[in-house]
Parts: sequence; structure tokens; C-alpha cells
Amino acid sequence: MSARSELASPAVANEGKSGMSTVGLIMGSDSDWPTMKAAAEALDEFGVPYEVGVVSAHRTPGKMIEYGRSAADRGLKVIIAGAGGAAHLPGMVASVTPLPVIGVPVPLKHLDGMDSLLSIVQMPAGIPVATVSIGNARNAGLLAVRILAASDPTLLKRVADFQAALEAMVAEKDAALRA
Ligand code: RP5
Repeated sequence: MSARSELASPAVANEGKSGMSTVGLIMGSDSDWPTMKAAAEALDEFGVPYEVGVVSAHRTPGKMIEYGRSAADRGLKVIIAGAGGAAHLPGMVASVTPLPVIGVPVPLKHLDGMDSLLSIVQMPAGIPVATVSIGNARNAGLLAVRILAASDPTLLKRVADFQAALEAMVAEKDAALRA
């Protein structure tokens, strides 16, 4: 079962179905969702409660600042922010929260996502954003899980089990190829 809560407004955010959201999953536009839903799926796989919503750096700058400033007090531990083009959302949110921020460069029609990648990855010293590869929202979800797992032994064990399953899957494919 998904532990997702829709983000109606920055003030209504911590009522995920299985408890308080620990991850904030935001994106600059609903058009980013086809890319960003892979992060939600990864969080679902590990049962991590999260909130999801659209927060635009350019179209809703006030909401973005309020979201970032209130995130830690609302109980979030990690923020995943995806945006495309002039992708300022992850960096700007990182500038107003002490929480770790993971940036997802969303590829758009032009420039193959290189614009999004460079907008997100080239942060000035002092304000880090952990940037995943272009369009790789799944890794953003998995990285958020790992960050939470560092202080949660049960979750850490599940991450280790997940890695062991990956290894077993590759071994199986290798064996099938050699057979
Ligand atoms: C960015 O502009 C969004 O993150 C999105 O990737 C892009 C285009 O947004 P729409 O015009 O599709 O709403 O801020």
C-alpha cells in the first residue's frame, strides 16, 4: 500500500497513510510526474511515507520558500526535488532548509535534459544538492531510503537485502547467458 499523502499546501503535509511523511517529493510542474513517479515507486517499495506535490521555483516562489523553511519542522528528513529546463527548484529549496536535498534533472523536449542537469548540479560551495543522473528519479527515491536507513537499522537491513537481491538477479542472468 502506498504511504503517499498529496501535498495540498505546504501546511498540510504530514498525514501519510502509514504515519508522518519523512520524505518530501516535489516537482516544478505536474508535467514532471511521468519522470518523478519512479521516486514514489521506490519509496513505496520500502514503505517510506512521503508527501507529493507541485512546487514551482518560478511560478510559485512564495510557496517554494515556505515549503523549504517549514520542511524540517513538519517532520520531513529528506527532500527530493525534480525540475526540468531552468531547473532552479532543488537548489533554491536547499538554500532555505537544513535537510538533505536530492535533485532530479527532468529531461524536456529540447536539450535532452542537459539544461536541467547543469542547472541542478552546479551548486555553489555551501549549499549541496545530491544530483542523480538525468531522469533517474528511481535512484533519487533509493538514495532517500538510504539516507533514512543510516539511522534506522530495520530499514538498513532492507536496503542490504535489496542489494543482495540485485546481486542474485545478475548472477542468475549471467548463469543463463553461459548455459
Ligand atoms: C519546470 O518547467 C518544470 O519542472 C517542468 O519541467 C518545466 C515545464 O513545465 P510545464 O510548462 O510543463 O508546466 O519548471
